[in-house]
Amino acid sequence: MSYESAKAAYSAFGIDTDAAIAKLKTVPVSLHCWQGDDVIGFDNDGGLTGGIQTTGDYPGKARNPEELFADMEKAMSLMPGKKKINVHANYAIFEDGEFADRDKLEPKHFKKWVDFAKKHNIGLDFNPTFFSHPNIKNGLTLSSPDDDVRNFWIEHGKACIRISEYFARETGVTCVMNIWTGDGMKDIPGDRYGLRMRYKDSIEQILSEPFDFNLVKPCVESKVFGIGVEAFTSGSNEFALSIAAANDNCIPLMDNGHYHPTEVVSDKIPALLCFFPEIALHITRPIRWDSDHVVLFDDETREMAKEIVRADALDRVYQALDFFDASINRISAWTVGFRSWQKALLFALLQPSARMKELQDNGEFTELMVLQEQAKLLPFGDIWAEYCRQEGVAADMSWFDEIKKYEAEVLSKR
Ligand code: RNT
Ligand code: ZN
Repeated sequence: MSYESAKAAYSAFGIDTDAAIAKLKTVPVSLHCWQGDDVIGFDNDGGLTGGIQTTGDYPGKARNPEELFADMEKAMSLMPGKKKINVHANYAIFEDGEFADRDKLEPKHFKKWVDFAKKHNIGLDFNPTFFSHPNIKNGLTLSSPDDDVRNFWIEHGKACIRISEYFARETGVTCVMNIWTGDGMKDIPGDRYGLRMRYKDSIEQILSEPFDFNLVKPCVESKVFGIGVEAFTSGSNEFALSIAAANDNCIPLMDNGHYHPTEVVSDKIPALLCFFPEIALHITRPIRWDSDHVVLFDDETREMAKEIVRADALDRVYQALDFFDASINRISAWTVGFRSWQKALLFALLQPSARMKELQDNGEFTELMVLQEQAKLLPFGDIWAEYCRQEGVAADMSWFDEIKKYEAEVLSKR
């Protein structure tokens, strides 16, 4: 089917495909730098710690900033849509043997990221890194009972607020700054309340660093458990939601890999949008214990996108990808994940949402079911192909030829 006949098929359902494509082009999605090197970064050689783990040893991972930038550029050239780049603090770039510990990081250590963003005319998001560092004591950072440890990490958080504001001022794009720690306990705690009270105090101290909330959006991300912290996490769902509710310079971040298996973030999105002017998402794919597989165009991914679109909240939900697979070509992982979320957004924009709402409100549940099933068979692939054509990328899997070529010419030489 051509675009024109597909467009007519959608039009029969009252759906404007041109408008959907035009809308999608305005929605920024943040691409995480950490898929490129298995979350290692440039400021440590101790490997990944903190309750998260990559598995796999696919060859050719980026070993330095130049390789990471080149790999990201290759991936971005294969994706349609508006992008931001999500940087973690452990990706500081030090020049000439200089080094600054996490509590002493400055904007200058991220100038190359700003240059990279400006080159591509995109915004930057940022994350303090509370893992992969020797100053984590008994698995704790911001909720540690050791004041030296806790203060070190508070200073890190404050430094990251300053760096986030620098990102926003340099790029002209609001910077989302996400606080996630792996703080928790392997086994039954003796004092949950103390851990959470210290965590609360630490985050509030970080938020007391002066900043412009129009430029920097601090978030707190919750988690249910991590590797080695199976019994308890300081930043639980209730904790993260409450701290965002109690502080008007902080917003909640939901990672859809961070809940009990039958809970879905698609249902949580419209709940939080009733109360928070803005929310943030980490879009990922959980499998059993792992929260970080490559995003696919699957049911729950589509459902999340639908809920954002139906709430007319594309400009109230900061969307970032978060996965890290070391067992497959990393550039392909980025590309598949980003393209999957683009598909989900486009699919959501192409639903007969107004009619579905009408049917639901009128109690016409039989027809609602029939319509929802029919909408699944509309010629989505042709609209996707047109969107990709307009964005100058392949709609089919021919983009993978580029990956194979890059692997042969660049990655295999590393
Ligand atoms: C970990 C969290 C967190 C990290 C990144 C690297 O479970 O999802 O967002 O993935 O900070
Ligand atoms: Zn996350």
